[in-house]
Formats: sequence, C-alpha cells, structure tokens
Amino acid sequence: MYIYGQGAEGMKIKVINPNTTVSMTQIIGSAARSIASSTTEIIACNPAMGPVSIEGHYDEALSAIGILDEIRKGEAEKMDGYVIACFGDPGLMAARELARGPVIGIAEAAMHAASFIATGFSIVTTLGRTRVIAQHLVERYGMTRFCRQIRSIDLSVLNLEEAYAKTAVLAECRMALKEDDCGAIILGCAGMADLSIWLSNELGIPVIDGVSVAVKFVEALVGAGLGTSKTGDLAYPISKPYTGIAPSP
Ligand code: 2AL
Repeated sequence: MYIYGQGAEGMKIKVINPNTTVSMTQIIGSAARSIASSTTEIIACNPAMGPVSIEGHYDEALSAIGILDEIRKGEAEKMDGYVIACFGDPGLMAARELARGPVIGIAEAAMHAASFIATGFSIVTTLGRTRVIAQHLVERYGMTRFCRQIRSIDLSVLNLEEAYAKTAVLAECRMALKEDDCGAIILGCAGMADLSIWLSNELGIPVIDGVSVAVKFVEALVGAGLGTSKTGDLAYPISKPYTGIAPSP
C-alpha cells in the first residue's frame, strides 16, 4: 500500500518565493501562516540567487535553479510539502521530480480553487507582458472554459508594495466584476497575497490568493497520505553528473 507521510498532524511546509526580494517573502510567509492549520509549520524562504522579481520567461527560467536548490535542501530538512509562490509556477514539474511530498504552484492552486466555487474567473496580474504567461498556464491546466479574462494593472511586481498599487488592483478587480461576467477573481502575483481578504470584502465576491489555497491543498494532500508519484516522469531525476551548475540530485 502507498501512504505518504504521517498524516496531517505537525507537518512542515516550505513556501518558496522564487524571487530574491526578502520583503515579498515576508508578505508571502504571513499569508501562508495566517491560513495554515495551527499544527503546520510554515518555512518561508527565497533563493539567494536569481531575479528580484519575476516578470517574464527569462526571469522564470533563471528562477528555476534557485527553486530547485530550495527543494533539494527541503528534502534534507524533511519537509512534508512545498508551495512555489510565483504565479508563473516556474520549475514546477522539475521540483516535483526532486520532492517526495506534494509540490503545488500558486497559479494551479488558485485556478483549481476558483473552478470549485465559480463557473468563471478573471485573473488580475501585474505587468501586461505577464498576461501571456498566465494564458499559457490556463491552457496547460485545462482552465480555458473557466477563464473569462486576464487583466493587468501595468505595474511591476516590486511596485506592489506601494499604496497606489493596491488602489490599482482594486480598480482592475472592479472592472473585471463589471465587464467579465466572472464569479471569482484570482490575484495573479504572490506579492498580492495580503490583499485577498480586503478585496473580497470590498467587492463582495471571492478573491483568491494562490498562496493561501496552495497551503491548504498541501495540507489536504499530506493529510490524505498523498505525495508526488515516484512512478514514471516524476520519478527522481536520473543520477548523472551535471557539469558546472547544480549538484547532482
Ligand atoms: C510574479 C509573482 O507571483 N512573483 C513574482 O516575482 N512575479 N508574478 C507576476 N505575474 O508578476
């Protein structure tokens, strides 16, 4: 019989902010801790190396190395599961190859959560150029029929810490509510993790922060005795030298 872990009690979840901005890791960690069960320990971290924010394909590719490093360390630290806290879900499948426990990306978590509670959702993201990244994920996760619109506030990730960015997110959510015929809104950046409750109250519809729902999905999977399948393509990487980059898995 296959059973992963020891059940829901006292689990350790590593929440990885794939960019190197520590203040954003703190926002993500607070959001994760405020929703986690009292018996779950949240370990929020970011890689030492990589982009300060992830706003394109190049940033995503570079961030994957740091993410995989954190997963590798997490396995040694006996983490029960992981959250990749960036809305592009960078490095997700590679991370799953390295991990015994579940690894959940915040975009996939948010889209699946939205599909459980609404027949249509809109996504509000940061820079316009990140809209295509969200669109690719909508297609990959089979969410096309749920996704009404992908909107952007045209502000950078690091601008999210400014008060005017919060006003811009609220204004874009109001447009979504008015124009998109959506029953839920997904926040398209981990840097918006502290806004979902405020926005839900302002707008009167569910506004989903992927960090929060990803933590709950990891808790649910580990609690159900489910880890990443080590059969087939998500088996541990083939042991071989990796020249000049990361240590062998
Ligand atoms: C993100 C995110 O979640 N973190 C980051 O650095 N960039 N995504 C985004 N659409 O801006």
